[in-house]
This record gives sequence, C-alpha cells and structure tokens, in this order.
Amino acid sequence: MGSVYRFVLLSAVVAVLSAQSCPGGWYHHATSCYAFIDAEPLGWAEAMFYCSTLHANLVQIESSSENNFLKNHLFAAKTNATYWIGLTDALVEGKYLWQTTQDDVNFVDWAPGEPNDVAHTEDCAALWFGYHYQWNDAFCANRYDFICEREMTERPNIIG
Ligand SMILES: [Ca+2]
Ligand SMILES: [Ca+2]
Repeated sequence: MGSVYRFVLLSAVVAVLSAQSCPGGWYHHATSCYAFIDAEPLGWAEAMFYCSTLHANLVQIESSSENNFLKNHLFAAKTNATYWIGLTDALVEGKYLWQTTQDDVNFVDWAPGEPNDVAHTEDCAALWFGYHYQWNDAFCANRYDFICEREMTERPNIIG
C-alpha cells in the first residue's frame, strides 16, 4: 500500500515537472523557452521562418531580466557569434517594433551609437558579439545565428 501511494505521488510530481518544462535542448527563463540556433546562420527573415517551424518566434526581449538571461547564456557558452532578435524597423525607418506582436519597444539595450542605420541599409536588430551582446542594427540579409522563443508547455487539464 505504501509503495503504491509513493508511486502515485511520484507520478504526480513527474507530471507537474514535465508540464512546466521546456523541450529538449531549450533553455528556460520565466515563462518562456529559448533555443540558441547556431547550426546554420541565416538572414533575419529566414531566421524568423525557421523559428516558426519550431512553433516559436524570433526572441522578443521585454525586460532587463530577459535580456540579462540571454546575454549571460551567450557569455557562458562562449559562442563568439552574433544572434538575430525579433526586432526590426523595416516597415517605418527609425520606428522599431517587435515583429511577432508589433509591440513598440519598451526596454532597449542598444550599444552606444546604435542603431545607426549605416548607409540606410540596417533594419534588423541583433545581440552583437563585438558589443558584448548589446544590440546593433544590421543589414537584414546578413547571416547570423539567432534565438527562438516560445511559451512554456501548457499544463494539461486534469480530468476527474
Ligand atoms: Ca520574451
Ligand atoms: Ca548598426
């Protein structure tokens, strides 16, 4: 009887843990899961599409907490690479929006002097390796690594 009870309790704990975890290879922060895609650098729009195939979006950074989580991960991973984020002013020059939600930027972490829209060609934002992962606007067709973000797996409904 005791072992049955323990099994049921353990199963319940496992169910709760798995319901709140991220897919394999994804990293958890707050209510999101993140994948750092570095197998094949892509242009910004291609990166956006790639994330959609993972049921995710190019990362949308809403707070210093989220920004620090991403930067700390990249420092620790020593990737020495630049990563696209889901921020662009391609629609209206100088008006940066998060592509997924069309939200205005509230929190920003532009590197000093950025965004500078060099030669009027830079409309897509990235965590820039050369700026210690502060943000830079760059030419959207450049091929960089990128970060996908998705909501944590929903907890399944318990029927009974
Ligand atoms: Ca986010
Ligand atoms: Ca720039």
